[in-house]
Amino acid sequence: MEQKRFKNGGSANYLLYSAPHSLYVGRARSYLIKNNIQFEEYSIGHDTFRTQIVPVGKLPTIPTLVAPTGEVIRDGAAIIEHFESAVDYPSYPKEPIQQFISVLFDIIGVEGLRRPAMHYRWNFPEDNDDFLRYHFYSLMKANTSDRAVKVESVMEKLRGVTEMRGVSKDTEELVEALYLELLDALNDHFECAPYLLGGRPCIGDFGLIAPLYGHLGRDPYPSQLMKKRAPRVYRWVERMNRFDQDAPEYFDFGTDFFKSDEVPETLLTILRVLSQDFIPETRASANFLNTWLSRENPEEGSSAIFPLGSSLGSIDFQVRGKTITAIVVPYRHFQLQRLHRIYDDFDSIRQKQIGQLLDSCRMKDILSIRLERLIGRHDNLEIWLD
Ligand SMILES: N[C@@H](CCC(=O)N[C@@H](CS)C(=O)NCC(=O)O)C(=O)O
Repeated sequence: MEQKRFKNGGSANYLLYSAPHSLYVGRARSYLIKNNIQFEEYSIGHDTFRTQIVPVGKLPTIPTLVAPTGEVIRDGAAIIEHFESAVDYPSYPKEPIQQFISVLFDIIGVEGLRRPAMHYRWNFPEDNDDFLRYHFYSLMKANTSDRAVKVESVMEKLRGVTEMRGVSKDTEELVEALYLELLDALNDHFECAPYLLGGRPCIGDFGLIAPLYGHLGRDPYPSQLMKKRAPRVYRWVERMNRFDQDAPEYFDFGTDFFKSDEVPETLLTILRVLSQDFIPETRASANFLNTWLSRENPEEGSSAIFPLGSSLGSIDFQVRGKTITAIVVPYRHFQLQRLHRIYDDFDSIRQKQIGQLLDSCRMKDILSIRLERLIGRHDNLEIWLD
């Protein structure tokens, strides 16, 4: 599909509109670094962002990438697809089970860990707020009027979003318990390999780095927690931001994915931890959206993006006997379509194999939780298809 273009002043490099502390940027940045793609970062406070980029990118979200050709790509998954599709998908393992699992990790990384990411950023103000204030302040130019007042208002708004994602006084203990289990399971995994699927990062590593870098691996409180509790995870976060292999502690491990389509038990343990809220939330979200779709029957091509201020509504779901209430985000289902396409293309033997594997980590329902309408992308926006 043809993308609208922006004149980027003839720079030979890619330009990444970004912020150091952004969750979603962490994924695109790591991808560019690991794939040796030359790029420069531009602040969203740069004049060109509002005047030239947003009109083409359609929304003021980051990451937004400008290619040397002037093509503007808004959205982390689309940015990675831009590079992957040009060179036979090097970050997607060729072995089928590994490929499926890596896409699953990509989606859960980007869509399934907002609660710990928001909780550990916004609910520890004594440790984090000065650090965050510096970052939000830096997004605005020195001559911005009421700069300090605007920063406080942005920070308070985002702190409020934490609750909209499902972290309340009643659920924060649960959110922490799940996150600590995840850290432990990841730490065990990185004892056997430097990346999720062996000696090189797969698409799943890039999804997972989003919450584990920008918020959980960098803000003062959670980064200390990660260093103390899960040093191997912290090293993976560092490694994912280095252009080289950065895995001396693995000695002669090599730079290939695991052989013979192996998915180690340690990865299944991680998925078992992640399934606990990802599956009930995805199921409740699909039920909500399918009811909404049959009632509203949105026009083909209409926007499937509902920003925080105009969310479609909230869902309740149960995790370990607690009710979590969170707003509905159709984007999760848009990304899950990638997983469903891979599964649907498998023959029945392979489908059975995947079904058994997912069953063993309580993730099998992810195959059948689907929306009644597909979501596509046009002109940098997600839209409802027929
Ligand atoms: N689906 C987008 C989401 C990007 C996104 O929401 N980024 C946040 C920063 S971490 C943002 O720009 N928020 C500002 C807004 O929504 O206006 C992606 O994966 O790139």
